[in-house]
Order: sequence, then C-alpha cells, then structure tokens
Amino acid sequence: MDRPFAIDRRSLVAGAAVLVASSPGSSAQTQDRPMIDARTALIVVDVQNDFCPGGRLAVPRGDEVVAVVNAIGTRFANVVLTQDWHPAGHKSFASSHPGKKPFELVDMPYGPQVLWPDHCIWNSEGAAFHPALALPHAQTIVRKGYRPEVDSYSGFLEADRRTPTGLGGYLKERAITRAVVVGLATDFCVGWTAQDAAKAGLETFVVEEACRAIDLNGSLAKAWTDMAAAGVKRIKVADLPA
Ligand code: VGL
Ligand code: ZN
Repeated sequence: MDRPFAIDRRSLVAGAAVLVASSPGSSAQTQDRPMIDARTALIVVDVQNDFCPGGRLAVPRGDEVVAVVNAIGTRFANVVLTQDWHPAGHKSFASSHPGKKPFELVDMPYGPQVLWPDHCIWNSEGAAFHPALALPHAQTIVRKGYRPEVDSYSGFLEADRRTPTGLGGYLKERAITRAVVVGLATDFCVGWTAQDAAKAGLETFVVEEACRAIDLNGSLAKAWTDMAAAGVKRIKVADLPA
C-alpha cells in the first residue's frame, strides 16, 4: 500500500550519512566513498602475468582489471604495487609436496595452506607485471612470498601472521591514512591485503570491478564476509570521485 507521508527510515539514514560525509571539516572516518587526497594510496595487488589468462595460476578474466586499474590509477598521487615473488621450490607450490596436487590443502607450521601451481617465480616472465599495466607514477613495489617456507597473500603481513613486509611502516611514515585496494585475486591477495590494511588502522576500500577472483570452494563469498567484518568497504568505480 502507498503511504505517501511515511518517512522511509532507510533514506533518512542514508541522507544523514551523506550529510556527515559532506559537511566541511568533518573527519573522513565515516564515509562510504573514499576521498582521494594526499593521504590516500591506491594499492594495486599482484597484477602479474601468472595471474592472467595464459599464466600459471590464471585468475578467470584476470586481465580485465588492467584497463580499470589504469583508468582509476591516474586519479591517485600515491600508488603502491604488490608483487607475488616466490623462489623456485616455494613451499606454497604443490610441486614441493610429493603426492599432492594444486588446490589441495596441507598443514604448515603457521596453519592450513592451499597448494598452488608453481607461479610468480623470481625474475620469470610470469612474475612480471601485466605488460599493459600503465602506472608509471607508482612509487613503490612491495614484494612478498620470497621466504621459501612461508607464503604471503597479504601485502602487509606474511602467512605466519607475524612477519611484516614493511608496507605498513612505509604507509605510516608517509602519513597515508586511507587505502583503495584493487587487483588479483579478490579472494586471496586482495582480500588479505585489504583486511590487514583495515587492521593497521587505514580507512580501507576495495573497488569491485577492479578485482577478479579465483573462487575455490566458496572462497570469494568468504573473502567479502571477512573483509566486511574487518571494516573494509566494498565500492564500485562510480563511487570514486572523478
Ligand atoms: C595469490 C595465490 C597464490 C594472489 C598469490 O595474488 O591472490 N593467490 N599466490
Ligand atoms: Zn603466490
């Protein structure tokens, strides 16, 4: 039934949020859309050949993020790239576990580990960034997963959940307080990086169309749930300021 004079609670709440977000001088902490300023960094996760079609751990349609990331990248003064970077024989590779196949699980000293096809080996073509990735203004590249016995999905903390990569300290020293995370793969390296960014106290956003997922046994749905629980905001390209 039509109730023309009833106040819709949802629009009231949404309107209030917009007012808070746009009031001059308000802190950005409660915004649903990121402001892009000198304290904001775009974190581009693992846009590497091995995660794109034809690569050794190809993410379906992984290459489609390149154009999206290039287009939004120009709006950010601060851009950081992560690069999955494993020595040959890395413990996250199924080939390092006799009798095991890619995508099986094993127990590592730091917990369960998905076994992957060999990928992103130091200096290989597969470890290189996608050739069409055009972010010449990117300021730093954080490599991860280089310790032979320990994986690192997150750009901040290795899979032992104790060893920092240095990215947290770098962003802190540069007074970055807001992170917009994009890249590959949504349910692994993007998800873990975004959660750790939020845990490090950064206001953190993930741009949906600028990511693609592997999606193993419900990992994509779980990643979005875990990111939301960590306070990560899921946004669309259209939510970014022009
Ligand atoms: C990744 C699996 C193994 C990722 C990296 O970039 O999401 N996934 N290594
Ligand atoms: Zn890897």
